[in-house]
Amino acid sequence: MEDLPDADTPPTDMPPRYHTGRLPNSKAGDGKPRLLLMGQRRSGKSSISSVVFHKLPPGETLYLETTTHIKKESMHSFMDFQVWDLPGQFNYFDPEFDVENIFDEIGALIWVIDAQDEYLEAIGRLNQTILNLQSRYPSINIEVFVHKVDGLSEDYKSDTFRDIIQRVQDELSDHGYENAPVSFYQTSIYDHSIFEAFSKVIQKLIPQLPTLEALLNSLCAACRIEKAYLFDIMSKIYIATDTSPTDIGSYEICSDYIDVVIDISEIYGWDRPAEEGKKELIETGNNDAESLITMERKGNNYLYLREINKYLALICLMGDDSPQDKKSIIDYNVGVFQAALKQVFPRADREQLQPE
Ligand SMILES: Nc1nc2c(ncn2[C@@H]2O[C@H](COP(=O)(O)OP(=O)(O)OP(=O)(O)O)[C@@H](O)[C@H]2O)c(=O)[nH]1
Ligand SMILES: [Mg+2]
Repeated sequence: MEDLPDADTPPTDMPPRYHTGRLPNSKAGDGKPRLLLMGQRRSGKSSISSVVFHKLPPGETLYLETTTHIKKESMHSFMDFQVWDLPGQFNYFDPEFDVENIFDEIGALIWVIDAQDEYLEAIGRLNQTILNLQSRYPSINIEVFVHKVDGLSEDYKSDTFRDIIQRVQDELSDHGYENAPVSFYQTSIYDHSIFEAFSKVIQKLIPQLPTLEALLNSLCAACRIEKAYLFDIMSKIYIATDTSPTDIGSYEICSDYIDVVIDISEIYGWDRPAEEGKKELIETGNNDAESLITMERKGNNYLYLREINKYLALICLMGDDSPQDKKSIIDYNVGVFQAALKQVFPRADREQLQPE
């Protein structure tokens, strides 16, 4: 058995920045990092936000109407953030818009490009936006979603992706911005790619990410875990994983597993009384929900899920040499991991103790 290294304890005399995920450079405001969804009309912005944050079945996005005004939503999860869906038809650098109000305090600008459509105009507007922002807000992360790649052949998909990257980078370097913080993803609401891309976008906004990764690495080493993900249960975004190479396959298995567990708990679950009212506690033994599932077609492998707090769940894909008879070691180490995590995200834990 092995103790995990302690997580960094946040200094107590400073305002609890880690509680809200507030960005280091954000002004007072409401302190919630903002994700802006921008791009041409019909590129898929509202669909993305409905599928990821509201569990809308992808097929039903066909009936979404065009957005006519800026739609602001607040997400309350392991950290608070806002998602703003900006209609495609406006130029936000026009004097009629309050540029500062829109772009101050943003964590990331997600630019959605419809890869099934003619994209030159979209790239032109994207480049213009990046150049406008670079002079005033150089630290904003620009995340380009090359979207709707589901209908494309593999060859066409990768050619389009390369072409878009090339055009954006050429334009930026022509203007002297060689290292602008621009990243590219291939996404579709019809598979897991949109969740993976969002996970990576959100991870950049979590100041504690290196600590989380180090904790997950130690956990994996101690229990011979093949891959471990820390999931935000509500959105199925993973907020951290160990630093071993990621493949979309293991993410898909783990995220499907969350669906299974949620479905089962909706049928058989019940509201548990808060821990403070201990007299009414119905459950005995382990307070944290836990679940195991074996994957027959993958030999010895199995999946292990442990609820970490109200918002987060740990899911581990166990390797061949991590048989179930070592489960007590895993339980112990996951317990240590959980304790360390409470120091990293104290808010979620405290809220869990308070009755709703
Ligand atoms: N094939 C495919 N279609 C998608 C995908 N995402 C969105 N769509 C479709 O694209 C169309 C437009 O989506 P919206 O989400 O309304 O687009 P929008 O960017 O919000 O458009 P505006 O509100 O007009 O700015 C809808 O019919 C969606 O079903 C995707 O990943 N793949
Ligand atoms: Mg829309």
